[in-house]
Amino acid sequence: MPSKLALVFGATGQIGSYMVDSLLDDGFFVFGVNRRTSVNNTWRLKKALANKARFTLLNGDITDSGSILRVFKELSDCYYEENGPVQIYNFAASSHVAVSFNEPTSNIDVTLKGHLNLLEVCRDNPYNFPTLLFFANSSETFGSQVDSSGFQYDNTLRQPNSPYAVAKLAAHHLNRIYRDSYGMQIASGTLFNTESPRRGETFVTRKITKWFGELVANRGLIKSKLQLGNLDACRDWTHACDTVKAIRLMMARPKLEDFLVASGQTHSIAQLLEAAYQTAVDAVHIELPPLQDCYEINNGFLRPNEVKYLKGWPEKLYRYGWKPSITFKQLVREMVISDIFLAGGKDYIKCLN
Ligand code: GDR
Repeated sequence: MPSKLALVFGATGQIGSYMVDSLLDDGFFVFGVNRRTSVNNTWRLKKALANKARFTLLNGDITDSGSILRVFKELSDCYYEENGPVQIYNFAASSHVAVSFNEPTSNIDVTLKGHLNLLEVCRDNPYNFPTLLFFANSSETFGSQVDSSGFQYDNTLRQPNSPYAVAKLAAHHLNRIYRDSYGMQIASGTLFNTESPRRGETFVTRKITKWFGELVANRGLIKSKLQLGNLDACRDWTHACDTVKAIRLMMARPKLEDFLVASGQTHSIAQLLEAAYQTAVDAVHIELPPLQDCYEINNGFLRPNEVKYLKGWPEKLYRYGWKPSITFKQLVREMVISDIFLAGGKDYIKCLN
């Protein structure tokens, strides 16, 4: 059977890179799209870049339709009808919720207008290959809305609290409109928080695990305290590998539809902090300072309009047999251990089992 083709926008990011790895493992020919920057940001694609036969990294920018068309042209040069529909994944976004309050226009340009550009190019694709399109929507679109049962469901009202979430929600609605109006195959997956050792360092999980990694490497001596914002907010965290499995499952359905990707559990930032600390204490044979000495609240990390509580019920995924394979505790442990290694503290680890 001829290989399938996939195109991944945002391939250098956390979820994009795991998606590239998963598609390559499954025999796909994969084109990743990377916005040209002055710094090299391809460290997450190390394994993929070694696969020169089946992975190509192209320069492109979703905010520029001409650039998307050039990417489509490159892909069409390798396309044969026997390849079937090209799977297109859009993970390209300005993904910092807090930053979107200070840079709302650029956030909306990338997240909303960028996705609209992609929808338009898919709709009038001059190269005619059929497409299946995935959009990474966000649980932030729910804002403060929670069902009385304590979950967010597919049909829970979405009432965004940030410019970022407004952009995501508008793009989510555009997907429905393009699906209904033009019969396009589009899936909008509402992703709750997705984490892994490849997570960017300013998101709260990685910020915390990186700090404990450095604390261990520094033999338990605090250089400067971990600065955090709201510890009461609750989030529903899934490992990026499980998120990618869920998206692949939904993209293999005969008809694409919207869905949620969530673990069905929630933890506060305070619980995350405690779990990361306890993991570090249990993993190493040096003494660490008490947790209360490690961090302080810095009002600069508070948000103008916080989403307080997220816990999703991924009904459709459960129906199709998906459930997360990595627990919250395992996720935190993997991230802490990875960050201890990265910081140079591996000699202090007791044992890895
Ligand atoms: P979030 O992720 O905004 O949920 O969006 P983030 O990790 O930034 O924040 C999670 C929660 O932690 C609280 N918090 C802090 N957050 C950061 N970044 N830094 C801090 O010091 C800190 N202290 C407390 C936040 O207030 C918040 O409540 C992520 C992103 O990946 C989005 O792109 C994605 O759409 C959603 O998850 C689902």
